[in-house]
Amino acid sequence: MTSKQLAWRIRRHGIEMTHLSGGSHIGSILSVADIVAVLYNDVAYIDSKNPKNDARDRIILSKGHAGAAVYAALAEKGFFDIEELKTHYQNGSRLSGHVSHKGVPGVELSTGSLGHGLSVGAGMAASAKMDRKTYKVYVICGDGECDEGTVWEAALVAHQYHLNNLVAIIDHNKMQSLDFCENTLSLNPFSDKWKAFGWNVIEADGHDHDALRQAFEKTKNNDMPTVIIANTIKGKGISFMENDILWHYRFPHEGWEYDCAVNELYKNKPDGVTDPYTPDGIANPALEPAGANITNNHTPSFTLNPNWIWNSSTKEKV
Ligand SMILES: Cc1ncc(C[n+]2csc(CCOP(=O)(O)OP(=O)(O)O)c2C)c(N)n1
Ligand SMILES: [Mg+2]
Repeated sequence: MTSKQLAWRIRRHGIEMTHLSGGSHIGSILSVADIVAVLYNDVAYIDSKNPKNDARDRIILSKGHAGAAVYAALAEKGFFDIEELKTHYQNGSRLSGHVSHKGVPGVELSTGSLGHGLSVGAGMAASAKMDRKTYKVYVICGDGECDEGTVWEAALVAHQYHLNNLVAIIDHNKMQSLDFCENTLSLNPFSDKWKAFGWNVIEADGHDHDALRQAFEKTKNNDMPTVIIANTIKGKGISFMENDILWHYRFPHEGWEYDCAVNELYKNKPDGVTDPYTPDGIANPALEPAGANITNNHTPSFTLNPNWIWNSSTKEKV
């Protein structure tokens, strides 16, 4: 399977899993799908027959709310049955809404409370150095997650100990749960911040598989840890979900939301990939009900307006 095919299947599973469970975070899953596909398919050394193989690379999804993407990748790579994905986010399932390592082969760390993955990853990378092991540690973070102070504490530690076996990948979709990052807590200048912490910084298009592969290649032979700032679009692949804060928490409901989402995916289906749920697509999609707003222009549900504190045009306090 190619990374493009895997990414398509991750997106297709993500739609189905959130649809069946009424679970959140489809925008976050679609955003990270290409990063996950390239990493699990072409970059990291993982072994579905021996998930605890000591030589394996360690992958942590620190933005654990997009766990469906990792579960889908692991199922596709043979770590467990694809059929089990249908239980995601449901009572009694081991595939909990936020990614869990409890009984799930291939998951290194349960996350969901944001801000912890990079610290644990730095610890794993330090442990590898002490044990003279050659595995690498990959940690996928959200950009909004970088509001957490622990991310920067981990960045300090990784630099201090020259953890060049640690790679952070930031899913830089410029959005968090309730608004754009810029309106919540600006990260800019983002690259410069990482550079100031002594990290090797690579920027890449987070939906361009070749660019991602090249970026991962460039993480080798450095003295310092590397961060790949992967520029992405939240909701990527489904036009009415792209860049729309609505789809952080909303799931594709039965009817036109689900039908249109699947149809949109079909517009970019790579050759040779099959759809396990609707193999022939959706012939007669349900129509958008009158009054529904499918356009991607929803008002953020909450904004702490900086103008309450300072005038963004004049830069003066008000
Ligand atoms: C410590 C903590 N605070 C708040 C939340 C609630 N929360 C879930 S997802 C999310 C937004 C994360 O944004 P980002 O890291 O940019 O991920 P994206 O969904 O954009 O990929 C927040 C605040 C949480 N999970 N953990
Ligand atoms: Mg984000």
